[in-house]
Amino acid sequence: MEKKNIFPQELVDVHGTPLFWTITEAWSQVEGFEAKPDDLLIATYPKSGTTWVSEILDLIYNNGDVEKCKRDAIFNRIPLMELIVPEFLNGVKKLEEMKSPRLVKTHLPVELLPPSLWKNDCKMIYVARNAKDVAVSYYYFHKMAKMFPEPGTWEEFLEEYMTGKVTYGSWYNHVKGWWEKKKDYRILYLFYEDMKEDPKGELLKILKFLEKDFPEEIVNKILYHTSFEIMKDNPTVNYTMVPEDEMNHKISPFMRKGISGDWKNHFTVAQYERFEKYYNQQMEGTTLKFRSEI
Ligand code: PPS
Repeated sequence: MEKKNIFPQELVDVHGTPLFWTITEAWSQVEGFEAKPDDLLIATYPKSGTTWVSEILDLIYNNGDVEKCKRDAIFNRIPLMELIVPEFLNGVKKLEEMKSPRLVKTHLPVELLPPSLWKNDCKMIYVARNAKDVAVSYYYFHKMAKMFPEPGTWEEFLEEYMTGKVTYGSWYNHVKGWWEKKKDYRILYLFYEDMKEDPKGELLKILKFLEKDFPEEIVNKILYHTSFEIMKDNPTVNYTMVPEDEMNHKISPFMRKGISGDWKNHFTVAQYERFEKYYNQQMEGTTLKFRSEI
């Protein structure tokens, strides 16, 4: 298959969630993913801090050895499980070839997660980010990442996002679904805003969850190497190793701003009011609470 025939990818529903059509076609492979009990799953709605927590985890798995973590691009060290594009990429296969203990990335909503991850009682780390900053980040990502459909104007994209007509579907459904599941499974639920506000505190939570105890020196080293400023210039995590016809950083860099509250520079008052009204309806009754700025 030629790139021009698959980029941008059309979206096709899998049990109600819009996904790239090549993933939908290969769905039985994704569903059949064979987890191992010592797999650690990193789950997020896109643009919520996946790359950040992934680099933290790879550094933890390598005892803070920064050079070891530069062995390959982040998307090869920690493959996106469900990403299958025939003849180009196959997350399930890539993971099959990896040695344990594996770090596995997914953006799937909880109801689409392959059953073997539940059966094996794998530990999972979920990172959530406030809906408005995700919308902004996802909009710019749609412009620069050629696999995604053209987002149109910000106004148009916001409407699609609000109503869950984007890749991986509804943000509300995603964050609530994983929140509920953590009652029954070994899921550490983190927030991007907390990681921004207190990176050390959140790193210590992760270490505790993984039952690891690192000396202060390694903890500080991990914090330094996973700060936005350092990750921005690290080619193994800033996605500049992806060919330019797949991701164009001149349009918008993958490591764009890395802050909380950038939505204020994008939402008009009318958009904000409409968004909040819909948000409150969707989030009614849940104990899950977000901070839209810090
Ligand atoms: S993806 O494509 O879904 O895997 O993207 P994801 O990594 O989840 O999210 C990308 C956004 O996270 C920001 N980012 C960071 N923020 C703070 N600190 C660090 N270290 C960091 N690394 C990545 C990145 O800049 C994207 O957010 P925006 O708001 O677009 O800048």
